[in-house]
Amino acid sequence: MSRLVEINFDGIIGPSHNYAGLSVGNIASSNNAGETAYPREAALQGIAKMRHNIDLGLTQGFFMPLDRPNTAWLESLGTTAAAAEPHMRAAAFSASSMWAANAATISPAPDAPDGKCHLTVANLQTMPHRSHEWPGTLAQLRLAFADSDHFVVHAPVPSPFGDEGAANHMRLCSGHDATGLEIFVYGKSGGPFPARQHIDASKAVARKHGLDAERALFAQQSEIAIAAGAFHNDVVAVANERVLFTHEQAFEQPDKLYSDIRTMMPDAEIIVVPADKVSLADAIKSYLFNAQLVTLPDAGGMALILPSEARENERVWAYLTELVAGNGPIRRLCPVDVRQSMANGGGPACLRLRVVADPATVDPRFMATPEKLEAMAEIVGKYWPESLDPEQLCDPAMHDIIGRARNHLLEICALAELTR
Ligand code: SUG
Repeated sequence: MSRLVEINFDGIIGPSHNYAGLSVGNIASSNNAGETAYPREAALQGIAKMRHNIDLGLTQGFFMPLDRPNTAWLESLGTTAAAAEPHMRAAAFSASSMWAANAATISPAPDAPDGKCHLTVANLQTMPHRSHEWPGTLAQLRLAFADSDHFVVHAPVPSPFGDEGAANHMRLCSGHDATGLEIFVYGKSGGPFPARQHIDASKAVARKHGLDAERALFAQQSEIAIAAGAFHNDVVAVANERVLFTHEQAFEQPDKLYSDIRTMMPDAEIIVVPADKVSLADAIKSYLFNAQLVTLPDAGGMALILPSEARENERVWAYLTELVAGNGPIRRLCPVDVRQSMANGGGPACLRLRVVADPATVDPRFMATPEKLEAMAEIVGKYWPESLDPEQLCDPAMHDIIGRARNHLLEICALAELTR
């Protein structure tokens, strides 16, 4: 019998993790451009988060870092890692696939008419450094979800419709294994910053997944949220089962969205955080909404797995403490340290892709156990560069170190077929 649960697949933080200031509209990425990064510490923080979640009783999977620098991509642009202009070199080196929430959009089996879980790899075409992620990601999705009795893996939506995957997608349901209501959030404009998710990409994904009008809603992200630095909707809202936890200024037409949700799913609970308690600026700085909102086993209620930055902001922490002291569905706050990723604008929720599936139907090489995580931590401790400055990306010796480090990880995970 099939047992559908939520599995969180985290992107392992790759050995080329660095701060190149590549994401316009992502305040942390711009502010930290040129800083020294610590790839080893970054990857260990990510592994510790996975371990923490397993300890909470959650089901955990992972994806491998992609092969960087992406020499084939540079070659298609008529250049090489040595000769490329610095911004192109940095784009080829980016470890941005760590943010697995941008890997794909998922419609679990109960939502689709064919009873299969549908996954569409995101084209990520708005940002050059992310636009070349999808072939490597697709290769992993095709391996992890190869069981065609249970999964359908789709190619990306074509250009010019930008698609950033699950970061702009939320699912409400009475339980993960029940039929859901999927909310696709798109952007139209964001003041000085790009709107990365195109409405026609969202609609194409919904159509390809077979979602009918009862199963899908489309909502515009507010322009002021994008202009304030919410380059993805998951920076200002998060959903889990029947709960939507959102900032008051996340959506362009919030009242319409809330009323549509209540009509289509009467038992939905919408927790709106008012701007006079937590400003957009505080929300974006602390990333309180970029939490993993999860259901704990054994009727433990829901927990927010938050970045430790949320605890350090007095107003945010005061709001959250009051929230969990009340009688609502969110019962527990679990801060985790993912500072290295946060400094590039990626919190706990960015680092994971949620897939509702029976773990027995997933390729076991992508499923985490405490022992596997320990073995990975050992590889990271041995081979990941301790620190990385943007200028070091010019050094061919660094290319070798990065390539070899990833190969060691692929080997211990029996995934050597992903070498290139
Ligand atoms: O796409 N940062 C990522 C952060 C992605 C966060 N994901 C979600 N919100 N789901 C981005 O902007 C910065 C890379 C650099 O500047 O080196 C970067 O790509």
